[in-house]
Amino acid sequence: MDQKIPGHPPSANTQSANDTVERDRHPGTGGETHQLRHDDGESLTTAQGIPVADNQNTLKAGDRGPSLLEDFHFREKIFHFDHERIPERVVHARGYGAHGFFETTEAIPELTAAHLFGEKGRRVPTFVRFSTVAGNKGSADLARDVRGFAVKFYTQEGNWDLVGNNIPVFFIQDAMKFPDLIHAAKPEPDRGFPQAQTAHDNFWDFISLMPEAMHMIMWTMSDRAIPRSFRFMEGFGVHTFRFVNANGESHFVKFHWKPKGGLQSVLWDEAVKINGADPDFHRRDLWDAIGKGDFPEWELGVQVFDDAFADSFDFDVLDATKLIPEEDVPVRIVGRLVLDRVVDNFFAETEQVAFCTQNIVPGIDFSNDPLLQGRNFSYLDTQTKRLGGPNFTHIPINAPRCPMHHFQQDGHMAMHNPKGRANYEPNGWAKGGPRADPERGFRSFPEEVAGPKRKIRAESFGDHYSQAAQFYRSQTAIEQGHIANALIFELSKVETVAIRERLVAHLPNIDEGLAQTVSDGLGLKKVPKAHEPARKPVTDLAPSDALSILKNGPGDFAGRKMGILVTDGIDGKLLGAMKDAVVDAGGTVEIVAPRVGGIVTADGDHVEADQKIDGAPSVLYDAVVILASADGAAELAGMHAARSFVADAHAHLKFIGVSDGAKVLLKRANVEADAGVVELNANKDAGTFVEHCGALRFWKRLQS
Ligand code: HDE
Repeated sequence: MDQKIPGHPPSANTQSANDTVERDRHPGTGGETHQLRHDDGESLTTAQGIPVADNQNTLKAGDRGPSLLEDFHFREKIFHFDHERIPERVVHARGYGAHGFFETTEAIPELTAAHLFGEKGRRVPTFVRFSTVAGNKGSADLARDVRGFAVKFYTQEGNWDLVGNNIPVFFIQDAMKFPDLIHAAKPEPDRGFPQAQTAHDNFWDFISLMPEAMHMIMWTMSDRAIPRSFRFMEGFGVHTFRFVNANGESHFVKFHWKPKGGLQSVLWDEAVKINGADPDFHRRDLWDAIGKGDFPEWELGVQVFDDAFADSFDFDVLDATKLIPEEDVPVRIVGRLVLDRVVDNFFAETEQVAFCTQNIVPGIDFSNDPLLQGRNFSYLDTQTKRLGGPNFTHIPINAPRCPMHHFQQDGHMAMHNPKGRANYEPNGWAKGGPRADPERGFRSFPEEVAGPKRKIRAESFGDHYSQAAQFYRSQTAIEQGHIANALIFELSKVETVAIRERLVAHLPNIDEGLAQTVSDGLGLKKVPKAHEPARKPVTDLAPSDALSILKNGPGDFAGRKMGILVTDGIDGKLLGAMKDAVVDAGGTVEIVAPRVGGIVTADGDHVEADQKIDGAPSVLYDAVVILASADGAAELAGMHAARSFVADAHAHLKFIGVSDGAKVLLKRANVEADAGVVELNANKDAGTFVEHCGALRFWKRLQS
């Protein structure tokens, strides 16, 4: 290939090095940050901009001689490569981000002076990162775990970070215990495993000694911890915050994200298998959905309450192991979040984004929740460690999109230092720089505080079982079964019998039936004697439908994926009708075939495949269809992957659409037809089948 650098002949094995390096200002940073863009037709350069003649060989003394230290291009390239990694987040290391916007749908100036909520239709850009907590950066997406749901709002009054989770409560009440919790959840320090799992002794040893975790444990053992997609999960700010209006009046507030597509989770057996088949299942799902214009959307809801409610509520609103049922304080929808743009570069955006709970804007304030107060120290500290210095706010993804004026300067990688002489305040210079603004500036709500200085946990934080029981009672029987199974699974991985028993001894305080089922499932001789509660539980809390996934599921197939297994010789029109029906319902289709090159229909038309059967087990789909000719079905019946495709779809209670010819495969896979297995005889059956799939799973199969 030709090299464009005059006077330098191309070397024999040199490929094209004609990358364009286009430098442009990153919008919104106001700084001097540059991005590299590669097009065709420009010379490769070093990081110093020096054109490179040969990108294949090091500089040598003689054709077969030693390499020379003088080769600055080689040294720069290797040096930079050696420094590519930054420390992964100590928690929430594995995550995936996307850009979007937030729009206020109901103005609430009577509650908050925050500019973004001041007027209906006001929009601000956002960046959202979803994550798991315990696993490292390379762990699988479907770990049983809490999901992070962190939102950065780039408002005109600065960045507001709402760093929440997909579960509205937390394991612990005081930030002092966070390092212990995380040490216990992460791989055990001597052996370095298990990765991304709480199913091990250290975790359950710690939890069994922490009654305050029991409410959260009910949530993490529920299907909330194995969501089908980031798009189908709720988000919560968890803590109680404050809204403060322009008159300085304050209300307490809890934040909720409600997915437009409803709630959906996978089954545990699916989760385990998805992790093998596609460890990137969640990030791929988000990337694909945004890529094809099916933009994920959530409503922002607020639960607003005053001191009188807080005083009368059964629990302390500063206790992050408690929620406020929506039946007690309704969720008022005030905005929507739409994710409409994937990242250009994973590292620059998703990896370098630095969320900080202390990033709040005028009109929003903290409460005294001791977990939140601790977080406000931790996040700034962790970003400094992770991103290497105090100037991480200069990185485009973290930079505010509004003007900044301050006297902070220097430090590693400083991108925007002030011009002029004044770098302190007060100063007497003519162009003396910015001054504090009593009108616009952030002011803390002047809450009265009093009392002795002590290391203490308030008495009002003492009831650890009531809301755990309320959560359990709010679930459908199917969901209760999943919680019991999850506890049995996790505790069966615990090797120390005493830890199993110590944990189970909490369960009678939540639900006698649950305690019995888990004891039986573990093979304990009898239910262990219940731990004495620190404070007598409230027993008459009403169940809350909002806490169940199944009661808040979607009614249609929108945003979901159908896997269609096909063979040569099928009815191409039926395939076309099925694809149309799925797309009309807002879903997507993937064609799975014995060979990735595709198939030929009975009419001789070639159909491309998206997947070869071995790489596309049915766990990757919300529902499946099998269209097979007699010969095709016979071939599939001889393939283990095809038999598992059907058997798993059936075991996972999926709706299965089958053409007449495909029945041989069902038989070989030992799958009995039931009302969830729908025959596809004519094109019109496609629409009916997709309607069935709106229910997501054929739960009745459980009873057969
Ligand atoms: Fe975090 N948490 N956390 N956390 N957290 C971090 O900050 C911490 C807690 C949450 O996508 C760290 O940037 C303490 C609750 C999310 O980048 C760190 C305590 C909730 C993310 C940290 C908590 C969260 C983090 C690690 C107990 C839900 C990922 C890397 C007081 C409301 C954000 C980082 C992203 C990340 C500390 C508890 C959510 C170490 C000390 C409760 C979504 O600062």
